[in-house]
Amino acid sequence: MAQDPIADAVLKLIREQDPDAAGMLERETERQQNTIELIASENHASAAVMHAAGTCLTNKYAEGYPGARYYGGCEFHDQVEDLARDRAKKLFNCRFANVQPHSGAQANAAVFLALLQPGDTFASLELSDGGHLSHGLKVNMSGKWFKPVHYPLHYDENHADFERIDYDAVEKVCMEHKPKLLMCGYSAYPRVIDFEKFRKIADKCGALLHADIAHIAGLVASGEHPSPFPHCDVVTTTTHKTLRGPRGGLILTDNEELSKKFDRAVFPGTQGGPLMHIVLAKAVAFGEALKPEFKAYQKQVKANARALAGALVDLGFRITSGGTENHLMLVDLRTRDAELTGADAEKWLEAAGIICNKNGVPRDPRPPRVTSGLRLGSPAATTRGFGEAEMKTVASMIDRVLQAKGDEGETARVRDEVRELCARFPLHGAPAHASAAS
Ligand code: DSN
Repeated sequence: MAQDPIADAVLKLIREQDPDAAGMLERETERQQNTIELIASENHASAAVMHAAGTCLTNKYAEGYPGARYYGGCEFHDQVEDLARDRAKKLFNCRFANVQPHSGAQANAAVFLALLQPGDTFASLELSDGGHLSHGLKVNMSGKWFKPVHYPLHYDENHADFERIDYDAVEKVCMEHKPKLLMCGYSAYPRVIDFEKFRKIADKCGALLHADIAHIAGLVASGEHPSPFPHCDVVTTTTHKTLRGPRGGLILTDNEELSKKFDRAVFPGTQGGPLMHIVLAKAVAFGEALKPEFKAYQKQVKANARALAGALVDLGFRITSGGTENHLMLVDLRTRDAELTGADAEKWLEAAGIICNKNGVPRDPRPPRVTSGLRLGSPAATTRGFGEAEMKTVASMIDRVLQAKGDEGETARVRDEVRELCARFPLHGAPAHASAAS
């Protein structure tokens, strides 16, 4: 397998000092090596990114921004943050970047703090149709302190845009409620987003336009999805999904005035000291994303998603909106088996070594902890080297597990095949012991 002497040394070091923690790290490393990761929001960061995140930059307080810190000793932290910001701007072709948000939700919280007052109205997709909890869930700060109004997908089965964004409905909702902020960008939407259309609606109703591209950032950065720039006033993202960096967030804009507001909203508005080890890892990841290989990777991510969706359709599954144009798909399990729930499917697949998450389908009658669907994504499997042929094999494994409905014999047979497949595509950055053969 792809051995990583640094990961080996780290594990040895931790084991000597703390066998309990080392055992957990070892077992998680083995789990990642020996299972197929289909969670659409996850990926396998490179060894360089992972090791950059495990460096002495974690020791430093660096509140503030380059050249204007509240602590001494920040010379190299300024350089690191400037490097990350410059690469982010180049990658997304925009003028300003804040690389300090600890996550996508933190980035969104800072945008809300910068642009809205408590009680202000904003518009976002119905959360049960694929939105994110930071886009107005009642128990989230966004839904508790602000007033979300939601636009739906097309629900008419006979419409060509069935289960896609209904831009007429977006306009109707926006003209009726006049939100201060219009959000686009989603957690479970398999189609291309038309940022230009959103811009026109935002202009018509007088809203600022915010794209949360957490899921599609890698596709955007490589030109495999249209860019939100120049259409959006602000763009937020995570850095660890298709972008394949460390766990974290990012705020981007072309507007200088807004950029100052976002900087203040991140620090001191919503965060204290930045995680400078993560900022270093972001810089390394953005450097990787600027290379031509990253574009080839994103093309394969899309091709693999299409291959998986196509093979599942051939096996009798319904994919919402009829397919995928990005890295993910939503499988409606009811058309295969009316009794089958997302919760059961997730559990049975995990037992077979195929990791994914239950997910509501548009207008799902079942509650979020049960659901009628599965969300599947290709970024992580593509990183480990799977191509379309392997994705077709994975589709057939999924089919067998779901047909077997938890039968132990068939689940074990698929589990063995998953291990064999994973052994052929070793993960980088893993300690040498974490192979299927061990
Ligand atoms: N939890 C992420 C996802 O799975 O899409 C969003 O934050």
